[in-house]
Amino acid sequence: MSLHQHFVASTLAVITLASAASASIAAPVFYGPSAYLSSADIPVGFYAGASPTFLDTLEDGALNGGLSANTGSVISPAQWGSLVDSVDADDGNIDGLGNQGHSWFSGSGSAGITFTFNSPTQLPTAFGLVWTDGAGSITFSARGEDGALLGSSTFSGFADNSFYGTTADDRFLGVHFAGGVKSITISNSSGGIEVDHIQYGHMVTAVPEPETYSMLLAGLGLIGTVARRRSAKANA
Ligand SMILES: [Ca+2]
Ligand SMILES: [Ca+2]
Ligand SMILES: [Ca+2]
Ligand SMILES: [Ca+2]
Repeated sequence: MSLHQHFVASTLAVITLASAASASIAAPVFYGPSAYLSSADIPVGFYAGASPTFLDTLEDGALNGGLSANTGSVISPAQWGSLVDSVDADDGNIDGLGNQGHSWFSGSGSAGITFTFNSPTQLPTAFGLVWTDGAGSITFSARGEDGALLGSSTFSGFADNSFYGTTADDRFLGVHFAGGVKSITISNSSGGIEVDHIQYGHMVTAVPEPETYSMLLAGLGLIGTVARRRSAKANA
């Protein structure tokens, strides 16, 4: 095998590997909206048989676990009284009310809230939350490591239009994507918005950005040029 033939063969091998890798990543799968009164209501299979790596009930008054939100804050019964709509179980009783717990609130439901996982080296492949209050239709979307939209869906018909911590309308929404999920966004078409149990798991090492693949292929092209020149000299 000449250098040139060898280069062609190895380049084909790399391209085959690259396409096999991208072909093996299944399309994102969206979960919910499904009723959720405690973490026992996480949809079966969402963490591929495992537990969440991190689940924030917000009962400690802060958003933790390497997560950030672009807007909103934790609200507590001490400040907000019966208006708080936490996941039902967080106050110790599954009793149809979440107003003795803590939740995450933003005044503009239509602007939505984006939760981002901040690690540069790891990504969750499962990322979800529980919508607990708001009005109108609810839209849930997710983005991958490179910021590309993985999907967006709008649902209606379950907001009960009570703003006093009722939990029968609370819904889990999540996404599973083997390529990694960087952020999730939730919005509702009118009023404020409350969420709880922001959670993720089934971690993967962050994969190289597409530009890295381009640089790799460009580098191989350069090697190929050198190999062809050497091969031409050898044949002369
Ligand atoms: Ca917390
Ligand atoms: Ca309760
Ligand atoms: Ca809570
Ligand atoms: Ca509710």
